[in-house]
Amino acid sequence: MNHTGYRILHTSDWHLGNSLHDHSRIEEYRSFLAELKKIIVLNEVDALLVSGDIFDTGSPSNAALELYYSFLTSLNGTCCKNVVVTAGNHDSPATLNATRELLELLNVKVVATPDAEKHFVNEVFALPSEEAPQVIVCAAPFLRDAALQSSLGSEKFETDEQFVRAGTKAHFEKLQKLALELREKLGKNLPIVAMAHLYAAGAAPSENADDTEYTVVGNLENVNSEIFPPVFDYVALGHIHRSQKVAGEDRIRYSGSPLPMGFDEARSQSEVLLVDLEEGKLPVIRPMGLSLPRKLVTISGADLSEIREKVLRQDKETPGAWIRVQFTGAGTVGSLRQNLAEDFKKTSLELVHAEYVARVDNSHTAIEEEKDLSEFSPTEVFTRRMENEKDEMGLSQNPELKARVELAFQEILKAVQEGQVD
Ligand SMILES: [Mn+2]
Repeated sequence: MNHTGYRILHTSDWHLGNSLHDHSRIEEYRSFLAELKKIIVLNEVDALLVSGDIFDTGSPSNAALELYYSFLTSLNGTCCKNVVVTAGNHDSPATLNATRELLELLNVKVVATPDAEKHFVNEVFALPSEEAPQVIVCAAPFLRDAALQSSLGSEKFETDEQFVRAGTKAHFEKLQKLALELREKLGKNLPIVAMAHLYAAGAAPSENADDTEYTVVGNLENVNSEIFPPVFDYVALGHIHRSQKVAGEDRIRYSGSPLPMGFDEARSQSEVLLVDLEEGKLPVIRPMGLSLPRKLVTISGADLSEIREKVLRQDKETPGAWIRVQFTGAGTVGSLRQNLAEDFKKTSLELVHAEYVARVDNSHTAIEEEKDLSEFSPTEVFTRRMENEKDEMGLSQNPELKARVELAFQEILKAVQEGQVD
């Protein structure tokens, strides 16, 4: 596909190394990266931008590292002359920085740490090069407290929320200034692209009310999309896993994650965004659909026979799918996994997770003791406990506070599950 101007491909939130209940997803990632390369080559993409959360954890497995390096190496010699990778909240800046200079030799620019001492100049540069510039990129990684503080100077704030908002705003004001200075210096009216890994107000975490695991976490610290004034021709965001525009603005976008990061994020399609940038023109944005290598399906039922029936039906609809079973009935049947093992053997489906899902009313309390705690998800345990104590905690009359407590729990849970606190 021929084009004038400069063509970028925006993606984010790969979470390489992610696994689901101890089931490795390496094969899915292999398939995604092969498809991504195909899209890049077929569409003659000039530069690939990855807006954070390259890896699922701060210490990725060797298999995850190998995927990353072999993919970047495979772009060498293709139309895609430049790659920009920023660190997300899941990434360890040290891990990404360890090979930064080596990757620079492949024209892969890694921005993992805001360099306050050098006034953040490491985040602003021209692509493909200053000698033949076509676009200016402001590549901000996920801004941790230190980076926010150094953007702000000595100013103090009453709440974390205010601190994050003000710090992020100040940071992007600095990047904007640097970009304008660079544009002036290069003597062309170059388009400016921002990369960021954050929650922007006006973004919907999910269309699915059950999506809590990855998508809502951190919502307490969302920043106003006004921090991206129109001087930024395009804003390539990461952090929210569902592809979407922000605050109705075409030019401010989340590409979403290529793979759903759990059953709550199951979807029929993912995408990456092709963006054509040209001096003096509005960006032309085209979503490119990604096929999902493997379906994630939740099967729920109030008793085992209902679940068994649905498993057989699902096998015909989505052969090879990974299944989460949710038992919604009253009472208990012991280990769901053991009960259903034979049924799954007869199918091409894989039982990845089985859990009891309690109803929200209080009638389940009597049977609770009979159940094995391990069959409840941590969120489930927390929700029940909160339901029991909501009056004492003053949450009954204050739904906003209740939502905040739930969000805080999800953040802590995520940090614990990842074995890292960020
Ligand atoms: Mn993410």
